[in-house]
Amino acid sequence: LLEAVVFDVDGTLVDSERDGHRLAFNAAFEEAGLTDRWDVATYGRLLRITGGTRRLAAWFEAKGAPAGHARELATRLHRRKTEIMRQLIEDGHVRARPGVGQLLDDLDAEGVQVHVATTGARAWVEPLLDRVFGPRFRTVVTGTEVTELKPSPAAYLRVLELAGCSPERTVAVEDSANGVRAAVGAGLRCVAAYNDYTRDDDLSSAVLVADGFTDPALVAWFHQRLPRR
Ligand code: XBP
Ligand code: MG
Repeated sequence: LLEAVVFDVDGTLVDSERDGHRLAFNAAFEEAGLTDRWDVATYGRLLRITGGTRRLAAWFEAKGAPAGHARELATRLHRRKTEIMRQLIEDGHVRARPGVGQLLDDLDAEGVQVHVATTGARAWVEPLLDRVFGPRFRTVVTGTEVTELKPSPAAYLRVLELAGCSPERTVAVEDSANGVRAAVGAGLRCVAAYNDYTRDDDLSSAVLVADGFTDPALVAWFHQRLPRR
């Protein structure tokens, strides 16, 4: 039976990448007078690099910028990208994936704690969770607090430490190969709910691979493991 569930944010709780982060990166490029733009397919490839600053730095390095310059430019652009992302969230452009609200309500009704482990920056993660889900996540660990981003297990290990839940009775929910690696690396079972960007990812170390939160297999998996008070 489950005691706690740890959720990833991007691509898992919310559909935030294609029409959220990607648009914010493009707006930051434009404002800075750069001609770089990330189309849907390009951004899908870049998602393999976790963390917005690292993603930007890798992009500029691949275009031939010296590493130091690429990092400095990436840091500056990412600061502005984060502000733009906060605005997109405030304007209601980032929404929960279908079925997520129902699962959270079911977990809540049975007293299962919910936590968050993400590699995104706290500056947008907090307002997003607040706006879309309200104050329901007990522990929220973001990429701002851990130095190693997913696929490192660091964020999950920090959640386990702070929440004090037992790894055997906790499950992670992820959408991507990097996320599943992070969760499994922390000793957790992981349920994978893939999306359009991650359906071809290698999710084979997950205990269940589902086509989103309305997939009957995912709904049944959780219902069989709820403590039923
Ligand atoms: C999410 C990320 C993040 C977001 C952008 O990965 O890698 O970089 O794409 O957010 P995961 P930031 O879902 O595995 O946590 O720009 O704040 O990094
Ligand atoms: Mg994700």
